[in-house]
Amino acid sequence: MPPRWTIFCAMIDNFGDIGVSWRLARQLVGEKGIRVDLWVDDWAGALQFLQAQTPGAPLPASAKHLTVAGVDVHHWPQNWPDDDSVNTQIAESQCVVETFGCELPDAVKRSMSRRAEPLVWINLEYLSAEDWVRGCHGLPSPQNLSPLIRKYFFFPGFEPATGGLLRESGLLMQHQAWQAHGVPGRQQLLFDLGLASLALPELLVSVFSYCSASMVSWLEALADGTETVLCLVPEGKASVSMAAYLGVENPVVGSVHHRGVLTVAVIPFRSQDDYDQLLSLCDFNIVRGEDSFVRAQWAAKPFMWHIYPQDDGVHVGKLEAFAVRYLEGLDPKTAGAWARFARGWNLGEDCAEMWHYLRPQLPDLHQHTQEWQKKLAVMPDLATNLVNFETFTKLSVSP
Ligand code: TRH
Repeated sequence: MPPRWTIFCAMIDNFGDIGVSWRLARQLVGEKGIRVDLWVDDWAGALQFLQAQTPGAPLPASAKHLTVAGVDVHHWPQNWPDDDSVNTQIAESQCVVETFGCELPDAVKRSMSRRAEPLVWINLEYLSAEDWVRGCHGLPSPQNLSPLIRKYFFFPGFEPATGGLLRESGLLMQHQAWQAHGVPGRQQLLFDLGLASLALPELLVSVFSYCSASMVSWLEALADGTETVLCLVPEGKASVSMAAYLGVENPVVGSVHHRGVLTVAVIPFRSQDDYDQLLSLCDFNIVRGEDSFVRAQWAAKPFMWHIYPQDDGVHVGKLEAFAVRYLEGLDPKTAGAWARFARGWNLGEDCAEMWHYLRPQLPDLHQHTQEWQKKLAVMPDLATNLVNFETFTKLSVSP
């Protein structure tokens, strides 16, 4: 029997939580031979996300359990049943992963406490480049269910002393292949997006950001520039943020808007793999949150990170911590231009002038991001680290 893992995912907002959980589950199944049960609380949201991952195969809206890409996806109901075979089945997993600190149902914990075999329980945390992550990764998270159950913090990160980053085994070769196609590859992308009538621009950009007060100043700078720019904007917060500038209430998928030398095309939310291809083929990507931010780094194209905003402002410190690592070794002029643009955007400032400083540095930034990607790729990926962590930890727990 293949080992069985259970992953719990609470969808707070957007598709970040399910995006990471799904990516991990898919890799554990596809590359590690592990049988994975993924429990998701927002079932409608999960179905919407999963449908985007499998566009050719309509998912039954009424099902509460689906098998997609070999992953068993289940609805995590608000009122979790107290005592049934499901709890026993979960408790029999070799490893239980709670993503982003979501709290496991009490009935599951009770069943886990009755286990006679060791079980590793992982709290898969948020990604941060801050120094403290090194010291907290892998620390036990004491609980008193049973001496056979060990709970640990597992932190993704940019250094070997952390849990690393999610990266599928063929990903970097796939990026090379996409990028080797050059102009025909980009033409095919526009064709696939239903935008074949558009000419290839001098600068191809993707925008997957949150709503931003900086958006209009940046779009104006692009529209008034000297080169043709095509912004591909997945439907959602970024397209909504452009609505007033484009003069429409809600820019719909398929709509194309021209302003000066700028063209904005609203594209559908596609599969994670298709999104990787988009990142690979664009000259500049605005990404956000956690997963798209990591994917932009694997695509190794110039990018800007719209970090998930937090009320207490801690996100600014997280951005600075990443900038320190990422910009190391880069020409100060390019590094300064990137840091000012990223900070300005995240603070909602007027970004027109910052863009004028950043734009000429994109070739330098491109080369630097390729080197950065190679540096990151030397580290084992997060799924591999997690599997090794689970194996070694279990060995240290005696039944
Ligand atoms: O959706 P997000 O804003 O997620 C955020 C972050 O995870 C944040 O840290 C967390 O606190 C919050 O959610 C709850 O951005 P993120 O992380 O980039 O996730 C988006 C997912 O959607 C990612 O897996 C990529 C995927 N995606 C597609 O599958 N298709 C697409 O077309 C696009 C644009 C994205």
